[in-house]
Amino acid sequence: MCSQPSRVYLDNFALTAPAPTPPSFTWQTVDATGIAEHSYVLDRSTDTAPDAQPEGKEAKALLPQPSEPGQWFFHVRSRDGAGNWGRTAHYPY
Ligand SMILES: [Ca+2]
Repeated sequence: MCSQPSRVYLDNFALTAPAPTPPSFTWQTVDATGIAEHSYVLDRSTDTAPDAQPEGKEAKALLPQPSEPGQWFFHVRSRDGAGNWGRTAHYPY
């Protein structure tokens, strides 16, 4: 009796790399008047100042994956309880 080798036919499949982790940032700020909110942006420039439109009160950002690979920079600044915007911090990503 002759045994037949096993055969498997595959169609419509792809090998892919693991999905990259979306950029996630956390930071800490302190001020005697408290911290009211934060503004941030991720871009290609080294020295962008985020606009005066706050993204929220939480000191964290979970952003979509950048559209292109390479060097990006996260920029963040915070507004204190008296309404003053602080200096911008820049982080390479
Ligand atoms: Ca903003």
